[in-house]
Amino acid sequence: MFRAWEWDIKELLKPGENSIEIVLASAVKFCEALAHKRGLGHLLYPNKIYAAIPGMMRKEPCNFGWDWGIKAVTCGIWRDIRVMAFDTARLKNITLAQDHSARGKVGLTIHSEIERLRDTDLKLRATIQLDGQTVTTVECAANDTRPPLTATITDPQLWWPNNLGQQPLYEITVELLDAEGSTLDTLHKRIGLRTLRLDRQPDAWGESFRFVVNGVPFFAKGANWVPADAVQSRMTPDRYRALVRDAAAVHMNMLRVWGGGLYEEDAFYDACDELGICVWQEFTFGGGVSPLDDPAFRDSVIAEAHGQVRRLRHHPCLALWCGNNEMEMGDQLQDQPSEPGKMSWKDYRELFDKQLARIVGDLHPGCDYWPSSPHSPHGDRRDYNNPTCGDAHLWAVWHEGKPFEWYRTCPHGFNSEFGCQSLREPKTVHSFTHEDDRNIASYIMEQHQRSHGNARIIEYMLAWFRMPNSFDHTLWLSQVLQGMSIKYAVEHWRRSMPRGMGTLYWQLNDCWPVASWSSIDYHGRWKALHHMARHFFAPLLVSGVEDVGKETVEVHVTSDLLEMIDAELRWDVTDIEGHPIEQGSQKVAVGAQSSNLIRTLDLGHAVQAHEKRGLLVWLELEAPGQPTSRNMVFFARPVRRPRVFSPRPKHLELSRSPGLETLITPKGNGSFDVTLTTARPALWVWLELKDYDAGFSDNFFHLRPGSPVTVNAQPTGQLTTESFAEQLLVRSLVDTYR
Ligand code: BMA
Repeated sequence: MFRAWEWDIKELLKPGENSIEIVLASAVKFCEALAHKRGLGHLLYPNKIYAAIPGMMRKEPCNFGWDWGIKAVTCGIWRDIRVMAFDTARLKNITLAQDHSARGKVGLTIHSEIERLRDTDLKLRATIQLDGQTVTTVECAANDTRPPLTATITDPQLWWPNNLGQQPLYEITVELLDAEGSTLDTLHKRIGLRTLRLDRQPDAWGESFRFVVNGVPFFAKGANWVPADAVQSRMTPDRYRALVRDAAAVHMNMLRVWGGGLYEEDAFYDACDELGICVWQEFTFGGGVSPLDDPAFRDSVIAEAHGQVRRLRHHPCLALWCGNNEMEMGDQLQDQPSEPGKMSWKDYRELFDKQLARIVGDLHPGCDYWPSSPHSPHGDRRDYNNPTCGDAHLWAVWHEGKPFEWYRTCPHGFNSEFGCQSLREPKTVHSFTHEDDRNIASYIMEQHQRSHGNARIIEYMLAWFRMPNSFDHTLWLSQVLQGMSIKYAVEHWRRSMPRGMGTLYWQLNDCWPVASWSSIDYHGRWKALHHMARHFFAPLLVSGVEDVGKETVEVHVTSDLLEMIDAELRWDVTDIEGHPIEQGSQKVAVGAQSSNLIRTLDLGHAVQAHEKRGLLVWLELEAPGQPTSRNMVFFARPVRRPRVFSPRPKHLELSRSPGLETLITPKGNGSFDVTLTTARPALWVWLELKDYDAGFSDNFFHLRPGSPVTVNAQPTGQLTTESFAEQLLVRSLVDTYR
């Protein structure tokens, strides 16, 4: 599935019409036979064959089913077929190497791979353009002895990840010319001028794991990318662009193309190039077992790796090549494999430490390679999720049922997987259910759940919230729960910068309308998590850490900005009705790429005057040219072991009728501004249109008296102001249980 196959068919062609016949065998039957042959038959569960199968062949692993993936094994040709003809010579590929060592210019070396059918004088010409203007043109004779083409780009416009700068893209056209100067072949590549490395240095906590772009370390903020449709051939460039645009819209700067999926379509990487989304690209091993001891299998992987690295290496978004997903997690690797389903470390190291590393080193100069995710580079590799080095997949929340507070016990530097599931919003669930299916324990709803079950979502939900009063509100509340969980984790790790330098939550997207860890559902609808990501990933972040035992709130300010900025910090402590108890403000000089504890609010006296269940601490950080960062910390009656657990919203006696008001202003472009005010605090306020999807500039936010919030709503259909008003639903947390 992952190789471009090419055959010389000249001898087979005949004048007139020719036909190509392709015979496709069943992948399932092939893998089952191989699994039985390798003694893995016991792992062929009837409905979840993914345990033993996906690694058996070079096909999209999650296509066989996953803990969020439907088992719908596709078959067929999924990329272009074409007959190519050439006589004298052709330009097969070009390798581009950038030299940023000199100030104010970038050297470009263009190695051209020419296949020639006869020995004639050839020439190469490279034209480099930016925004349609030719920056430089270079030529050279194209014979094996001559050095490669080199070009110097003066006043280079550097490529930067999202929010760190712009994404200028240079067009490179390389022509192969014959002695008379007529063009035999042409190759186009669009590149970005930048250096982008994985930097691992000894540091105060062990060894760093951070990405450095143009010499600047940056905090990687993003998520894991899985195939966006269970039937890959249904994907379109527009769907790719919409998903990547949605990632960039919430300040993401990295997506991990997870190893259990596939090497994505060009349209995906093009969108990442244009929007500054760095790509952590995995070779397609999703974990589990592969026949690494089979030379034919290994050779196939090597050929695939050559082809994919050559196909993708020119994209400026490519930040890292990674050998596989989670093959070093668990015990499937052994020194002397004792039973079927185990692989030998020897075979593993040969492929993942040597062969793939060498291919990346040879074919993709300037890009780093990481053998596996997660990987601990200094232990015996069984100490994965090592908090002092490497990257980590932290799954005690969700998979082990640990409370969200467990995240605050994790000092890991780069978290490439962590997550909490949610259910899809009513519009999506209604699209695949009948009325009597709409119970989260119904057969249909459970068929759309491939992990530990919807019960685990309810279990987490009731730890934080009251039992919702309807099926639809259960769906919505599961999204608030998920958003809170990831916000809790990401804010913790952003506060730990520079020890913490990356959070990629599991997962961005879905391949079908399933209960999953995604923040955007299969139909492209943003879940609460995606809206909250716009705030917890924003360059400037104010966040609070409550200590119910000490009755304090620490106020932290984190900045990913590349320059210092003067900001104004405000805090307001109110009771549950929103009546002010105390407030204050101070100027804060926020250092570039910094995270600091600014002050600790002592709430002791406020707690005395108001039972702990009733305190709300509202935080705001304003700075010129930056979206205001808002946050809220609440105190509620401590649950058991107050030192471990945060206060719970379910114990807040929020007003059942907060007095939410909306003022609608048409903007003339089909969108409407909705200004919301409230008489009493309303938590997790969300807007929805009954029958239309809409883009909202904000959603699932806290609202308090005297601080209106204006949201721009962009419905998918043309609505009059009256019909928009009639369509608009505004609810908040209390509506889910009132
Ligand atoms: C990790 C990922 C995926 C899985 C996710 C949720 O294992 O690598 O394999 O879908 O957790 O369980």
